[in-house]
Amino acid sequence: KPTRFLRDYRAPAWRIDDVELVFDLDAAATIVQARLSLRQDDAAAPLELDAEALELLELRIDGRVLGADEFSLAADRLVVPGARGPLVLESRVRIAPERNTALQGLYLSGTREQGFLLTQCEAEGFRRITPFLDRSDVLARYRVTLRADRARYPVLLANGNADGAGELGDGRHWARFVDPHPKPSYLFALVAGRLESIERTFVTAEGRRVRLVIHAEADAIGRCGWAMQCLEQAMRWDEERFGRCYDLDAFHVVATHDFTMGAMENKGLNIFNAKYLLADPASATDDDHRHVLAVVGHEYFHNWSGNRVTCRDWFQLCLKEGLTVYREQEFESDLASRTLRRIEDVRLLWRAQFSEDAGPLAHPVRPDRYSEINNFYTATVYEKGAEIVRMLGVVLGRDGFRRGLDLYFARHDGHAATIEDFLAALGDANGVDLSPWLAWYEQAGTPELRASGRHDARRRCYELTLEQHTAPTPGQPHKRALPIPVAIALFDAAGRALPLRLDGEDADTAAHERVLLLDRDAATFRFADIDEEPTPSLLRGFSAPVRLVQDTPPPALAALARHDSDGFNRWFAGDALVRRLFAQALAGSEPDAALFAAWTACVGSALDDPGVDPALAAEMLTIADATSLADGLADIDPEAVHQARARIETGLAVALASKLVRRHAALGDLDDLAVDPATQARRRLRNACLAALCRADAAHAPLARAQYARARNLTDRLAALGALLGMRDTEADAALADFAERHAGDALVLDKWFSLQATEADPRACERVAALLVHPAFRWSNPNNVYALPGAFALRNPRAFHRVDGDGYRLVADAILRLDALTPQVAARLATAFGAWRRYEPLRRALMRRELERMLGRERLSPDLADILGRSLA
Ligand code: DPP
Ligand code: ZN
Repeated sequence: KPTRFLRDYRAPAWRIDDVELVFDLDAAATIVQARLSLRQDDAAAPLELDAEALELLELRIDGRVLGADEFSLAADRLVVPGARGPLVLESRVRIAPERNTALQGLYLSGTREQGFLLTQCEAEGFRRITPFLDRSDVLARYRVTLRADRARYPVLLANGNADGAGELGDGRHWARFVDPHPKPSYLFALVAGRLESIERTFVTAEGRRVRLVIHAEADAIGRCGWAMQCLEQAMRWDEERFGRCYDLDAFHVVATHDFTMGAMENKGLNIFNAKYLLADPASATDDDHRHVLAVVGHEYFHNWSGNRVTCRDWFQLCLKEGLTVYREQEFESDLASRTLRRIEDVRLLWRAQFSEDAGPLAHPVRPDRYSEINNFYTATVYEKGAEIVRMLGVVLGRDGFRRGLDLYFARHDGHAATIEDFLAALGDANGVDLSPWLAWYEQAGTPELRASGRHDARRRCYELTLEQHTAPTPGQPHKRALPIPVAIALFDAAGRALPLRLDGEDADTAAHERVLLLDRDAATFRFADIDEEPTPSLLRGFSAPVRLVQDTPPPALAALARHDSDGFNRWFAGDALVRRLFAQALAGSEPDAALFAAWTACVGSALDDPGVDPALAAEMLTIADATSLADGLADIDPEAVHQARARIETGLAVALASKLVRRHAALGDLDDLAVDPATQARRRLRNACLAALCRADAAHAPLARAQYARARNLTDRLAALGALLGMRDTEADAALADFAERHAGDALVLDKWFSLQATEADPRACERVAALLVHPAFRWSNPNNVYALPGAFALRNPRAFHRVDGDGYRLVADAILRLDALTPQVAARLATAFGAWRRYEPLRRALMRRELERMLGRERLSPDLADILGRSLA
């Protein structure tokens, strides 16, 4: 595919005001009739429509059938050179949903006999349904009629409000939908098939009565109650926190097992990967329950941040995604644990985004070029995009941010907007110029923030010097300074937060926490009236997505890990200690005993203190993963990283064994089927204790065996199974077999069983994965299966994937090539596992490169995979 550039953006030459679609649905052959009212804004521009994988049956303009010499249809384009607007274009095409394994456009979920039809149009799937101006700045009103066999497709759904339904006489029926809100084609959706549903009524703050309907196949409908509860909470929360109400008579949600992404925010008809919708304690873990809450919220919130205000072009993808991920984070933080969500987001940022930023696939949050947009649904666009919005929230304050967002929605409602529009609205509402923040969107790479402090006893002040530096990334050799908000507190020896008054400020303005803005390469901030050497707590709440390098001495970090009033920063200080220990272990030396003791004492005190949020204690027990620990390293030897990490992790467990036993026992009494945040937090800690004990000493195996046998919820059963597997207990294989039998036929639970084995940090996981690829429950055509098995192995098992004999690389490259012929988007995602190849030691580097070149040498690669491979090797 040719490269597209942001700078080449042109407003559409033609526009579509109204769309009328009629579908005659059938899994083998569906006929789509479209009637488009087109306007011509540029008299010189020929009419060119996007069209892919369509069999064109007829084309008319203003009622007249066009002859074959009046248009041309190439692989991805339908051109009508002589057309002059305004005009009405009618087309009739045939498509084959059941042969559509790319899962873009109209496709079949499940089997031909039992499955149902559905669509996925973001980013460029609509052109596989009908010829169209398939770009996000063409907003049209849709009227959609679905016709199908009633027995085979009893439920018919499309975007908008229902506008009639009836029989056709030949066993077929029809249903019509009108969506009053103009929308881009990527938000189009339809669903047809045998689905069950649950339903509630929601009354919005504006008094609109809305039917909330969740649809799923018969065996799954009993697991939709949690999602319904989450949906109601999300709708209420968006009204209360951001003043956003729902705007149609019905809101439909559909679950499918065959989906390339997490979920999709189609207007009024969200479609979900079942993994983010179905949840009950027997078949979903506590984490799954929280993910359902977050993703249901995320897709619902898109109704404003994405649908009512959409993106001008795909370069602006972060406009809707960064903002919506941020809104989702705030939603979960308000409803469950703010500290836990923040820790998890930062862990994800480190593992997925920092590593992306450090390799050949690095790109700005708003890319300035792409050849395949599907490859830009990345951690950078989503997670770093959300971090930028979070920083703006920190700088503007809660009320200022709300004012800004209100103005953004008011100004751009019903339109397609840009990042510049977003910054202008937030700035104008607050009387500030936010244009310097554009640099965060334009510049790739993770900034390094160096902080060094100095106490001056004579002048009773504390000087904090902050410096920033961003290393070059592909195509961006020189980096600018970014505005970096650094939230800070200073603690005295007794752990009290000191009033923070910068030199020259009034005494009565002093707050105990404040945000410094570093907007140049370096700056020194001088705090007055500081009598003793303070302990600085920096980047509180992770106030900016940077790599913090601080000279804070270990005892001060240990003090923060015990007493910081910000839960996130307690964990963050513990992590800083872990990283110092890890660096020593990796260098081959014995970790410093005093440092090690200081760290284990901090974790131990969190474990003993009933006043500490158990979720935070659990996180302090769980050290950073190998990928995050290797952040910033060159010539990585994954085996050495694993050994160094394991040494620290096991050392912690051994040092705390008696405390772990005590706390594990004390937490024993939980309601097994409750999923409220407090119970989840205690269960999390109990399972973190179990995992640590099993690492410390095989003598604790009976605890895990007993838990496995007794477990009444999936969280506990999986945790016990993981512990048994991790310690290679004699009963691990029996437990694995029991688990598979117990959950046979339950695809989502078996995916966890696949993942657990694929991510076991043991080189032999490679053989295990190879064997599981032929397991009857594994299907190459199902993205969830792929992500659970070869995907989990490639992306979350660095020790086995990077096996020094290259077998891990070969296994994954073979899988990618096989997948590319089926579901190119999934193949491309797996291929990112090879992206960081230049950061590994020479032997692995050569092996990875060989696999990249082998894949690139294959004929007929999809544009998706070719793009990832090409950029990786560039
Ligand atoms: N737009 C989807 C989302 O919610 C992704 N397909 O992120
Ligand atoms: Zn989204």
